[in-house]
Amino acid sequence: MIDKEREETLVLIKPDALKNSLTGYVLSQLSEYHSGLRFAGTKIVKVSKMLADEHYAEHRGKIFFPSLIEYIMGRLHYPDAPWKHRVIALVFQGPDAVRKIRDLAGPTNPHIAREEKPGCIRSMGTVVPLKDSEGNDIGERMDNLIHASATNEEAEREIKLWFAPNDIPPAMRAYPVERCEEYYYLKDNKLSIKHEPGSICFLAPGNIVWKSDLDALQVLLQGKPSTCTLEAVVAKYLMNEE
Ligand code: 3AN
Repeated sequence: MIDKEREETLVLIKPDALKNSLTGYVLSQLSEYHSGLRFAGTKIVKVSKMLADEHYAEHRGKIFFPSLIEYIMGRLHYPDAPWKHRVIALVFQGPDAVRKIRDLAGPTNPHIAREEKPGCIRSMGTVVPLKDSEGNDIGERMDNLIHASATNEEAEREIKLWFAPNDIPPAMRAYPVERCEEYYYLKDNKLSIKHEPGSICFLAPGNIVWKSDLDALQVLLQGKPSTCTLEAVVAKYLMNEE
């Protein structure tokens, strides 16, 4: 059972909002005055391919997927300014957080947002036609300024994907955490508890981690499939690393 006071949702202020100087507008629309919710965490993230792929995993294989990944990584709005490849990730907390933020965001498609909910945040977005190499229309990309979790289950998955526990003050954490007791390494997308030349340490004894991450690592070490992928565990602990 979710503690109603600690219901949480993830918001991403995406590269089109940053490029169009809409950050202040978005934050004021989502502020405690309008939403009745409080900030539990906020960070600026350079979105890795690993993180983007995991965040949009449900859309893998769809025609707009490659463009969606390029979009969230900031490459489309800042092709010549890699230092501006970032999004602002926020966790909002309070009763009915998911529904309240979805209401303020509005429908996925900005055209529909303008028709059905003028004044919502996504009504200020755009729809970009997608073309193949011969110039034929193959679909659309929705540049809709913000992401907002759709359900409580998605919010939990997404918050644990984008935020490590230490990014959120202890009293505001909604999900169980544990102290890590081992070193965990990544090499060639493989998990190990032994250091090898070229491996990257992503967790060490003493680190505070999501309990579900440690559970997933134990299962993955045994070579069994886990409900959470290795990439989803690792992405947040290597976030903003070179
Ligand atoms: P929402 O962001 O409203 O929860 P999702 O989760 O279905 O919508 O989709 C995630 C993102 O994928 C959307 N924000 C949008 O950018 C993109 N997307 C979803 N459906 C489509 C579609 N039919 N065509 C193009 N892009 C889409």
